[in-house]
Amino acid sequence: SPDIVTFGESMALLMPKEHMPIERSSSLDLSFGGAESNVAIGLARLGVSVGWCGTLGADPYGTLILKTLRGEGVDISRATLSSEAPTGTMLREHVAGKLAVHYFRKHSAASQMKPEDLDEEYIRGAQILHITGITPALSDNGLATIKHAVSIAKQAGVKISFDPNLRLKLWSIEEARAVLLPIAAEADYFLPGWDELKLLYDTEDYEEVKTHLRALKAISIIKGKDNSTIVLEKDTETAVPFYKAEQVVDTVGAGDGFCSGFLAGISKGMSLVEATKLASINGSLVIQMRGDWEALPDYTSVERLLLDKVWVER
Ligand code: KDG
Repeated sequence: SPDIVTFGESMALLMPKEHMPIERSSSLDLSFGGAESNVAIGLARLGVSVGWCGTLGADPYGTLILKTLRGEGVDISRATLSSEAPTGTMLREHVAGKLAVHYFRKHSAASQMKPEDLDEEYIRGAQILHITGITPALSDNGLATIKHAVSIAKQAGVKISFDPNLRLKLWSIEEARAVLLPIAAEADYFLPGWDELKLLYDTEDYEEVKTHLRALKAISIIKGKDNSTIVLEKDTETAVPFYKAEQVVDTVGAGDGFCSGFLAGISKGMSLVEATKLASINGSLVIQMRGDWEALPDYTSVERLLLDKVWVER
């Protein structure tokens, strides 16, 4: 098995060339997204062995996604194409200066992924299983599949990395809390954003949030708290300042770029703080170009930046 295994929904992504509303666009660029496949691409580019084992539709979008993942060096030997349902699609546009996302993913092939679709041996053989809170939001099958993956990983001593990726277009905050907090309790690495934590724990009080997080067994990596990332363990709290982005073009995918950098660091044996710095560089690079994963760096470029230490001071 690859060192890191992940799965989730990947979708075709259609967006206008410029920051335009779709109504005014005569053509759309085609790419794809999906939090977990974004993370997988990020890891592969950083030289980490990674497998993505989701389900897509047996259609041109599905094959585009699989071929690209394969080309990036992600192991897709356990990924499947279903002829029962299509690959999901998402549209992204800018309306009145704001990013808007439209999902066409109800009843997609990925939302029908079932616990039996997981290759248990494949997960057992990994070092880390990376999952997100999007999959359980998709369907009852998605939730059951995540629960199954978590139990396989736990039994085999595979570490669980969990990004809640709260998507309130998919479910309510109450539904999300009831499912995501118990998953966080099973995780070894919990990678939420500060904005998500405020919603998940229903408070703006950082001390209160920290009390909740310290009750988890996980090490929490809090993205986006006062221009830093906080590495929170039982007795320590370290703020790692953001790595400076030269320009911000498209912030979607920042969290996934961050997660892939962090997991790559852990997989390469770095300390939590070093892995968080790598995460921060990765996140800052991916937002400087359009698309969720296109601008993710290879390890040589990141290593150079890691050593340069161009960090924004708080
Ligand atoms: O993190 C980026 C993802 O949100 C995007 O690629 C699409 O996975 C996606 C989702 O469900 O929103």
